[in-house]
Amino acid sequence: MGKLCQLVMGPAGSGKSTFCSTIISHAQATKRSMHLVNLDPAAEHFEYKPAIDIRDLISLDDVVEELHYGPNGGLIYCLEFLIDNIDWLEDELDNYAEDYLIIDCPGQIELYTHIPVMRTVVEVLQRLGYRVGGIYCLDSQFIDDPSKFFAGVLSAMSAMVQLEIAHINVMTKMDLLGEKGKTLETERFLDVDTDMMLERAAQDTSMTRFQDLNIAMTRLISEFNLVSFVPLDITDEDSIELVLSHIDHALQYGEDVEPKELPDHDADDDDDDASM
Ligand SMILES: Nc1nc2c(ncn2[C@@H]2O[C@H](COP(=O)(O)OP(=O)(O)O)[C@@H](O)[C@H]2O)c(=O)[nH]1
Ligand SMILES: [Mg+2]
Repeated sequence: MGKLCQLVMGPAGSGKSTFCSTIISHAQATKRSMHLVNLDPAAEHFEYKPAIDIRDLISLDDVVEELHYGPNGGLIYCLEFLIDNIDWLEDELDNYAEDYLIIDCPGQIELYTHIPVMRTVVEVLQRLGYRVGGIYCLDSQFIDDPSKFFAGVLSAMSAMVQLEIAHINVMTKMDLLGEKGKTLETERFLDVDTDMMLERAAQDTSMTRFQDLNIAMTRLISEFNLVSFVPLDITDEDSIELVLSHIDHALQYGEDVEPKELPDHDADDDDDDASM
C-alpha cells in the first residue's frame, strides 16, 4: 500500500470527522486498509476507533481545568504540547510504518496559519517517508453567505500556501443542497468564479473601502488560480468515489499499478486538476 497520508483540515463543523469516517468506510468496502489518526483533542465521538489519538497524550479537559484556559486556548495549548512532544507521535507512527493514514485535525484556523503546528506534523510525516496530501473541507452551506465563502476560500488558500503539499479542496454536505446542488450556479462556486463572488459581495456592502478590499482579495484568488472544490455528497457512492479518485491522483496512490482515468466533476472544464 505504501506510506500515504491524508491530512483532513477545515473550519470547525465543516465535516472533517464525517469525511474521515466516510472515506474509511468506503476504503473498507473496497478492501483498502486505512488507519484513523485523531489530532483533535476536543473530539468526542468517532465512528471508527482512532489508531493514534492525541487524547492519549493530553486531555483538553485537564488543560482547561488545571491551567484555567478557555476551550480555544486549551486546544492550542494541547497542539503546542504535541509539537513539544513530537517523539510521542513518531513512536506511535512506528506501529503503522507501511500504512495509509487519514488524520482528522482540529478546526482552529490559527493552527494552519500563524502557529506552525500542522507544518511541523507534515514535516515529521515526510521525514518518516509518507506522501502527505492536504484535504481542506468547506461546508456547502457557506455558498449562501458571500462573506463566509470568501473567508473559507482564503483560509483554504492559506493552508495550501503554508503547507506546500498536494492539496484537494472538498465542498462537503452537498446532500444538504438537494436539487440546488446540481445547478450551474453551484458549479460557479466549485470552480470559484471570482466575478460572481465580487458581485454578490458588493450586494452585501455599499462601503467603497470594503468593495476595494473585496476586489483585491478576488484578484488574489484568481491570480493564484489555486482554489477549486470537489463536491462531496456522502449519500452518493459515486460522489465519494470521485473525491477519493482525486485524492488518489494527488497522492499517486497505486502509481506502480495501471494508471486510471481521473473522473472529472465538470466535463467542460479540463484545467482544474493542477489547481487541487
Ligand atoms: N447532512 C450532512 N451532514 C453532515 C455532513 N458532514 C458533516 N455533517 C454534520 O455536520 C456536523 C459537523 O460535522 P463533523 O464531521 O463533526 O465536523 P468537524 O467539526 O469538521 O469534524 C455534524 O452534525 C455532522 O453530522 C454531510 O456530508 N451531510
Ligand atoms: Mg471533528
